[in-house]
Amino acid sequence: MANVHNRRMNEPADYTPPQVWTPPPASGGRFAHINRPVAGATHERPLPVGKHPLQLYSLGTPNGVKVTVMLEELLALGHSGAEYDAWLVNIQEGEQFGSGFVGANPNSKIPALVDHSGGHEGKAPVRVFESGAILVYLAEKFGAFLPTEPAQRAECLSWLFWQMGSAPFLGGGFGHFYAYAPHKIRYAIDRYAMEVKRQMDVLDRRLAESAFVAGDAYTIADMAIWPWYGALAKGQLYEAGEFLQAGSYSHVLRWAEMLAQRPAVRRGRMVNRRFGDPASQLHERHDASDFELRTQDKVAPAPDKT
Ligand SMILES: N[C@@H](CCC(=O)N[C@@H](CS)C(=O)NCC(=O)O)C(=O)O
Repeated sequence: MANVHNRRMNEPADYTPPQVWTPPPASGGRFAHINRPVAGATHERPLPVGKHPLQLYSLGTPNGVKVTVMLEELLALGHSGAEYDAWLVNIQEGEQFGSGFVGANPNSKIPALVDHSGGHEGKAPVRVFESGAILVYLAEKFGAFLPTEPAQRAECLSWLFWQMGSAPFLGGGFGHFYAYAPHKIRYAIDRYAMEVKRQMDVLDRRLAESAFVAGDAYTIADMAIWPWYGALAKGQLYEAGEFLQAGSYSHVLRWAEMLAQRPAVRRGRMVNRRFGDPASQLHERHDASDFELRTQDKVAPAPDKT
């Protein structure tokens, strides 16, 4: 077998992978300071628990937004049992490695949900991690946004799992090397740009056939895919709209704009958001009135410049 490491164009040029990998002292990438080669908690920190049955520990990234959109959609449908407290987890500060969070998600990534609704019957809280699992859990708990007819259910779950399998190529692959890596590596950017454009074409062809991803009905598949691929089509991800010609996927764009108009989607994307217009940032959500009363422009108004 050819020696796989016998390359002439390594990066850096004098690099050959050693027999045994060891962590680099500092790679300089945007997330380098929170990356670790081991799992588990780094410090004791219990999770706060609010007044509602559902406790969400998250951040307004695409993976977090999937769940807050779902919760807001459930509430809009009249499911009062979907009332929730959304707590902010600052992943740049390593809060995902606190003991309480690791208890809710041993994988130390937002979002994590803890359902206390069985407490009055003496049932232990239920923890759910992985955004796709949280969407399915909520859909089944409330009987909404996941079709029960077997063929439609299969279509919905297929697209949901498509998102879960595909997005790491978009975020961890393309986004990382295009936007976050400390220097640009053409090989990596070409590889992931190729795959992300292929994925966008998959979605575009599907959305040429049907109004929503899984067919005629709005489902958890749309909620999972929209924060990633909808944002990309609208040029809101990694400042890569022009580079990937993301707006040329016209069916994705049509669908992304349609979803963006939904009041529950507009609310959901504000929750745990820590960037953009202060009026669009609701760092924590504990009550429906928080959207009116507790956005960042209201709780921390910009200093008066006069
Ligand atoms: N497959 C997971 C991915 C979650 C994920 O990657 N979360 C990121 C933020 S979007 C995170 O918490 N990163 C912190 C870390 O890697 O330490 C899901 O969909 O829930």
